Amino acid sequence: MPQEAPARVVRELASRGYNAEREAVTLLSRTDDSGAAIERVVDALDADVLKVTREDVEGALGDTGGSARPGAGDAGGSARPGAGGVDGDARTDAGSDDAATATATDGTPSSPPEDPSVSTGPIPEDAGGASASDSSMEGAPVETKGVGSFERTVDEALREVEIAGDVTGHSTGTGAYEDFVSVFRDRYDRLGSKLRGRVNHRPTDSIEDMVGGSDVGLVGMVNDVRSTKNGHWIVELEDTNGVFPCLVTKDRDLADRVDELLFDEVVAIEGSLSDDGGIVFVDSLYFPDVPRTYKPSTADRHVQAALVSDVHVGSQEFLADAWTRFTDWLHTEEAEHVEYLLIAGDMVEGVGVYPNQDEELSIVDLYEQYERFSEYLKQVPGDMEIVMIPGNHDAVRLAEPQPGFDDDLREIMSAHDARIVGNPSTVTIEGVSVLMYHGVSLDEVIAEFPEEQASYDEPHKAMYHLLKKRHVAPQYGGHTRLAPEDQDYLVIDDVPDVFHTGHVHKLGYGKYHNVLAINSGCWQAQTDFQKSVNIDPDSGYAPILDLDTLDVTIRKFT
Ligand code: D5M
Ligand code: FE
Ligand code: ZN
Repeated sequence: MPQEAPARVVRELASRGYNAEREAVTLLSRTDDSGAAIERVVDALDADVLKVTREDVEGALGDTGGSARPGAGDAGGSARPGAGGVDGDARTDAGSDDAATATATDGTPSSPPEDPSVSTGPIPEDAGGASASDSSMEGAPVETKGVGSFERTVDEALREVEIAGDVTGHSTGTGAYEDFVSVFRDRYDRLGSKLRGRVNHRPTDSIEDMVGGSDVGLVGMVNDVRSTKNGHWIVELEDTNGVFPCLVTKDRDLADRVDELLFDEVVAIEGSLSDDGGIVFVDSLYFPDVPRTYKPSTADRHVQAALVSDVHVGSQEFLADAWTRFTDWLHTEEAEHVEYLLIAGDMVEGVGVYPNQDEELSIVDLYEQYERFSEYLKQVPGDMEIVMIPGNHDAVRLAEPQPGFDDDLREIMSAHDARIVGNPSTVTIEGVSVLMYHGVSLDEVIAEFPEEQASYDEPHKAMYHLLKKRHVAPQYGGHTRLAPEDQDYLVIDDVPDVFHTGHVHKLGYGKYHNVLAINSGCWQAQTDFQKSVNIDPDSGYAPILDLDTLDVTIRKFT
């Protein structure tokens, strides 16, 4: 039985709004066709059931769990009878002997394809469940356990928050041509330096003078990708001296990786020069990437952060009740360790962001939207640290990097004393670095990449590509607008421990080379536009991150 099977069962059940006893998960994961088994079990459940029990599974499938292989181990043995500890807390016990249930390092509310995509690399299996996370979700609306009846006690002296890579207050760009030259130059230098150790770079203008057949290494920015009439690919790479065409033949495995290229990203190739010196035949292609051995940092104490985004206050579809359930929950004992709240953009719905958007506004004045948002922020316990970045619906420039809000808006949102920083920014919380980026480029990655590599249902996989490219928005001129600055704030210079985005309104998370990528859902129900293009948002979820283990618990508030 593959290790991830129970995790898949948990996800599948969670996507239908069910929590499950560990024994139930174990039984289901041992069936030959767990998808069909889940279907049967779920169909047989009473409407008010929120948690699938072993009895439910046995009842629906027969005592052995239907097609469970006899002798596959005593399902009951590895599970705590009653599994009461899982109740009310979606986390499973990391120390449990049911390793697989506790090692879901990849989660999304909807069922992911079976095979991890080639480009993402394997999702690490943490032996013994040491780095357990669980995508189970609370099936029921979270009860508001008498706000005020529980007194949060936090020691603010233990808090540490540092911000890096924030353009706010440092924007120098005027949009002039020279600014574009300097920002791309900076991108090339910084990402190129990560690749220089891997290939022996030859400047483009010296390659053509080399003898035909010579080995060539080249670090360059992708200037063009086109197919030849024979179905091969020509990737034109640009360095500071010029451009050079590189040929990837269609029969090589490498040809698949050409699909992964975005314009303006920095890659390296190795190959051999054609006899006429006019083109390089590519043998290897490298991305700046995250080292496979990357070891994330963790906090020294048990403390948690809620990672949310896309609140969209001012939209008729803003889910005020869900938000209030969330903030009520923050006041309960269960949330006593949640001391940080990160919001990755789209605080408000904004005005004039998309055509006909005004028809779906509940608050038409932008400032009133922020005033209302500020009211919702006040519901968050006053002792929590809040860090927020803007998104494409917010009242700052659309081009990235986006500076944090201006003084007028800060004034409106001052009640909670949130830290307001730019998009993107890296916030280091008690040693754990979280790269916060709103996520507009995810639309682009999802649009351009094959389905299995990036999709709205698995937004974290699109994030993996950004980590691999070490850039949050490589391609300039499409969905993503770029404000040229003296340096490229969008380069992922240092590997973050956590990468947090939003924007696509889908919840998904997983690990890429040990970096936790998490795209939070939203607090907005489906809009007319989303209906027209079949985007089914994940609304009202709050992923809770344990900063001491980097485990994730998903809580649902709708
Ligand atoms: O984006 C939410 C998601 O929906 C994101 O994937 C973009 C997409 N979206 C939403 N409205 C539109 C329109 N009108 N055109 C194109 N794409 C859209 P958000 O930033 O919250 O609007
Ligand atoms: Fe949004
Ligand atoms: Zn957005």
